[in-house]
Amino acid sequence: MRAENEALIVIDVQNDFCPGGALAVKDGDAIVAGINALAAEFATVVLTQDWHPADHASFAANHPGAAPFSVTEMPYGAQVLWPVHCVIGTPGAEFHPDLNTDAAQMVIRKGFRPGIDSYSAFFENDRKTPTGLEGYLRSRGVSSLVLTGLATDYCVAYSALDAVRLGFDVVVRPDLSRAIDLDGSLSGALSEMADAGIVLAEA
Ligand code: VGL
Ligand code: ZN
Repeated sequence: MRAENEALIVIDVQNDFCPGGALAVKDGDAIVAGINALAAEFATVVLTQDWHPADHASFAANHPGAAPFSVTEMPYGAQVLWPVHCVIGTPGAEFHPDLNTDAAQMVIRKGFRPGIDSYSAFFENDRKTPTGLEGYLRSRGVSSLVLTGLATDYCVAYSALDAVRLGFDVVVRPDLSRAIDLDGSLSGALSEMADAGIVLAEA
C-alpha cells in the first residue's frame, strides 16, 4: 500500500472518451486494467466524471455554424467547441464498464453549469470556481497525488497543473493516460506539466 497521504485521481474514464464514444480518445480503454491494478494500492481513490447538460456551452452543436474542434471566446477565455459528449444521465457519461468504481470513495462531477466548461478536477475553466475536491483531499490529510485518465492533454493536464498550483506533490502517469492531441496539444501539455514540476513517470 501507498502512504496514507497519497491519493489516486482517475480522470474521466467514461464511455464517450473511449473507442466508440462521442469524443473518443485513441486507445482510451487500454488504460482501464492498469488503473484498476494501481487503485488497489491507494487508501484514497477519487474518480472524476465529465457531466454536461445538453445545452452546455462547450458543445459546437449549441453554437450555430460552429464546427466541432473549432475555438471560440468565452467570458473566461478561449474554449474548444467539442462534439456533444458526456451528457448527464446518458450511457456515454457512464464510467467504462470495466473500471473498478468500487475502489473509489469519492466521485467528483464537473462541467454541469451550462455556461462554463470544467476540464480540471479542482476548478472550472475560469480557474477560480472550485469543485470542492481540494477541501476533500486536505481534510483527509492528502498532500500527494497520482493522476491518470482521459485526456492527458485536457482534463488530466488541467487537473495536474491546478494541483501543483495548490501545493500538492503531483505525479502524472502518461502510461495510464491517453490524449486527444488537437494541434499539438499533447506536447504542449507535457512540457507545461514538466515545467510546473509535475513528475511524468511511472511513480
Ligand atoms: C475532456 C474535452 C472536453 C477531457 C472533457 O476529459 O479531457 N476533454 N471535455
Ligand atoms: Zn467535456
